[in-house]
Amino acid sequence: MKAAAIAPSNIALVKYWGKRNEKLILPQNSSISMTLDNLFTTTTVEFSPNYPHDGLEISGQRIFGEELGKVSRHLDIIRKLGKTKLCARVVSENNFPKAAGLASSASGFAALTLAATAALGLKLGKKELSIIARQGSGSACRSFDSGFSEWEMGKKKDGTDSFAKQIADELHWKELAMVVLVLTTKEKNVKSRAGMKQTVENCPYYPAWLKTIEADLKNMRKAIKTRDFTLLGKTAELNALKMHATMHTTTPPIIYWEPETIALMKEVLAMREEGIECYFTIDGGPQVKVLCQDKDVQRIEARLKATAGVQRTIVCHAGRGARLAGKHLF
Ligand code: 2P0
Repeated sequence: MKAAAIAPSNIALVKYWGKRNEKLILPQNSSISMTLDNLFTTTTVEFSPNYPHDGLEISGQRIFGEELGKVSRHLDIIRKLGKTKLCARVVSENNFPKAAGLASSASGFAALTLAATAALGLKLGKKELSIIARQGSGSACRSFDSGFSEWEMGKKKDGTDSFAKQIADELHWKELAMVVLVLTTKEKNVKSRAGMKQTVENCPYYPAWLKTIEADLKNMRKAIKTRDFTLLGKTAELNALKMHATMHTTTPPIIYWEPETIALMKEVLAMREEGIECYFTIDGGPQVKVLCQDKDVQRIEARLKATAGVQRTIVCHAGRGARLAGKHLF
């Protein structure tokens, strides 16, 4: 009744922003991500008659309220599959700041799904795990694939065809790097869930965002398969800017960028002007992630580190998907 799992965070290269079904977490568009080797969550779940209610600890802190509610509701889906009513203790650790735009809900819900299903003895395939994790947090469904993953939006109302599939494994493109820049470790004001709901409801440019997605997905699949760095970088950067444009033009506006975010975007553009090829992407938070190639990673990291406001840099490559862990956290 106890199991541990480790799950990586993933960063979208073609973003998911908006749902067509809030309850089942079905997206308005397909998305493509890179699984990261250096940002991850480790989680131990134990079901036991000794627990009168579900308990949650993240990085040594007891968690209550809405965050615990979300975890409990996710455990309910898994309890139903495992035909049990037992409560669980969940202990989780991130090796990076949570809820600041570094995809902690992706790694968190992927690790929770894998550990909880294993604790109940359910032997599920990657597709089933992806479908369950998606209902906890959309982006989590992409954390089971090593390397590069596409969350296919699906068409069915029940969501049984909305899950992630691998595009290429983690060994396919070893020279591709992502430098993650941590500017602030403050949790964001507007959670992605509320932000995307509002954008779908009232951003006048949201239909235009959706119209360009198919072309971005096609270019991104091609860029990954052929290891075309220029195509990957250009497509990812423009896609991120288009997503943020929809956030900026919703009412009230959602602006995740801090002054340092913009300074870093400009630094990336300046490096490109100088012939150092790199591209940025930004998610639901102020952090900037810079895509580059291993041959340039040291000088790019040094340049970005010297930019005001950068607290920490984490160099990542394509990594392994979620897996069971040998060691428990309690
Ligand atoms: C993504 N993001 O594709 C996009 C880009 C943020 C910006 O997925 O409501 O935490 O739990 O499904 O997965 C963040 O949203 O939202 C996200 P829910 P989630 O990575």
